[in-house]
Amino acid sequence: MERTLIVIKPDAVKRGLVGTILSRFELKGFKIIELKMITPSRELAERFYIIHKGKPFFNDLLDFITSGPVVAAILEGRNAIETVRLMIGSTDSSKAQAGSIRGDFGLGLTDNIIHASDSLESFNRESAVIF
Ligand code: FUP
Repeated sequence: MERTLIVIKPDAVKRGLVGTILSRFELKGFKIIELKMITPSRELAERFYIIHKGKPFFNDLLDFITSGPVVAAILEGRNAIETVRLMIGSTDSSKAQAGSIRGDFGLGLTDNIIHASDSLESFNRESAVIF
C-alpha cells in the first residue's frame, strides 16, 4: 500500500486544527502509520525545504515553519500521494478549491496550513528528514 507524508504547519497547529485535519484523512480511509509533533530547528527546516533554497521566499518560509510546533504524519492508503495532494488543494490557500483543506481553512501562501509530499522521491527524502 502506498504511503505519503503530511506536515500540519504552525498556523494550523496554533489555530487548533490538528484533530480536524487528521480526521479528514481518517474519514477518507487513510491509516496513520507514524505521528509526531516537533518544533523544527532552522537546520531541519533547511534540509526539508532544500529544493527551494535560493528562491525569494526561502527565508520567509524558514521563519514560518520554525515559528512553532508542527504535526507530521505518515499516511497509508491506496494512491496516497496523489489523493492526499488533491485533498490539500493548491499552494495558495486563497485560490485553493473549496472542499480542500487549504481551500476550507486558510487564506495564506507561505502560511498554507499543510504540506504533503508530491512524489515518491519527495516522500522518501522528506520522511527521512522528519522521522
Ligand atoms: P506545495 O507543494 O503546494 O506545498 O508548494 P511548493 O512546493 O511550490 O512550495 C513550498 C512552500 O513554499 C509552500 F507550501 C508555500 C511556500 N511558498 C511561498 O511562500 N511563496 C511562493 O511563492 C511559493 C511557495
